[in-house]
Amino acid sequence: MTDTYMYDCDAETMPRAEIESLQIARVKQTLERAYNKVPHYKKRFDEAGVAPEDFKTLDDIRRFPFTVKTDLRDNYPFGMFAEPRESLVRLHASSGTTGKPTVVGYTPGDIELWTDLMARSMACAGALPGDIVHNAYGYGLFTGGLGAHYGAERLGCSVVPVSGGGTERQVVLLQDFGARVICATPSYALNIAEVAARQGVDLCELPVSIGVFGAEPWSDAMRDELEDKLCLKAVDIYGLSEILGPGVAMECHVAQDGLHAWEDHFLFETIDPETLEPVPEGEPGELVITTLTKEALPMVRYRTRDITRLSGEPCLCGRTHRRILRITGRDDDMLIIRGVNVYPSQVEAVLVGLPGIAPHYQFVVSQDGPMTALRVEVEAAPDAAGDAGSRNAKADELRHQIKSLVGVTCDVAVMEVGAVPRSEGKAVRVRDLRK
Ligand code: DLL
Repeated sequence: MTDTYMYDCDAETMPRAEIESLQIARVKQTLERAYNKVPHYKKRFDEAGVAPEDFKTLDDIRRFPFTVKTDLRDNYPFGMFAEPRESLVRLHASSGTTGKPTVVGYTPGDIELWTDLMARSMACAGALPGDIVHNAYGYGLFTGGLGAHYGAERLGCSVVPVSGGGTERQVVLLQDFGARVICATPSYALNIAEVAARQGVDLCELPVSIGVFGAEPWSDAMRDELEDKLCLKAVDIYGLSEILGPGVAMECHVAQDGLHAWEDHFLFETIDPETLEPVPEGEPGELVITTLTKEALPMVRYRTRDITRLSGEPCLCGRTHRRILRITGRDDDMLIIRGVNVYPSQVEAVLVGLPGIAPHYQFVVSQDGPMTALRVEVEAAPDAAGDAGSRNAKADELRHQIKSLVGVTCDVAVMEVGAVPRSEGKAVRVRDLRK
């Protein structure tokens, strides 16, 4: 995958009207492909009394049924594919912690598309041909490693395919090879920074200057923390395997203010997850995505469960694709604590950067009679560990801050340094003792 990426400025700065007419033509193709080639879609469209020819304007998409993760599980492993399995060159799968994994497949054309969109995303992050890219996303069934790898190669970068783990060695490689770009989950990047500090390596003296961070929710407070600890510009990358993998939306390094959603290849909607009705632009809702150019696995109105807002405000960088603003979390990660909805990332925004507190945390959820109880476990900063008494005082302070800023009543424990598990990929933010 080393063909050079041709920076396609026209595609990224297309006037709104052109984006929409391209989307109309491409949604039609996706609906036809899905209806004619995937029995699941034919059945669902027939049940809903709609056919591809009913789609004439973008609003008509609302007449078509949603697709959900269980549709992929119910058709495990290859039942949702629109192309014969023999014509696929790659299969990825989710880890499947609950039940069967979900399997996604790619034709050679899909790999080309993914590679181009990841090259576009890396360029949007500020990576340049000739850069060394330290790729600490996990390689394997997870799409992060190979997705970033192919895209960075296509942009003309030298990729270090280090994957996740072996953190001491990651620090040595960053030092010896001098990568300018690092790709990792934000929680793993923080782990690398912590290990570097322990090894006496000052990351600010290294060339690393761009962090392409995603695959899990993170807050602006965490951005500040990462930019400070790794001395780089941190940008957000979004994607999901059911739709493509990483490279569905990318924050530009110019504005660092939300992720350009690549609208020439996907149609984005936001809906109220309860009523399933569309929410107005700018309001929080569940992101729903229709693929426009995928061959093996066309997705019609896929409910991502990710909560975000769409923004059509012009961006400083000149790209015209609308942005999705920070993903607060998945609606299945949302907890209801004494009637208040809360996502881990909201609490993260309060505790990261607080003096005396390290940016490592976990939610512990348990049943307290009829109520769900939340305990937030955090760590004292290494230079402020103190004794149990001072940690308890800090915990009280934090409990009040969370109550006043997030509105949730919880217990807080400030633990010793190293007590919260460190991540090497996607951080486990919730430990649910009820399960
Ligand atoms: O996480 C793909 C990816 C790899 C994205 C590397 C970015 C970087 P999945 O394993 O299928 O794919 O998980 C997708 O992760 O529905 C979100 O809940 C979450 N997620 C991904 N990116 C972000 C982000 C990859 N930037 C699921 N912010 C998605 C918040 C994210 N959550």
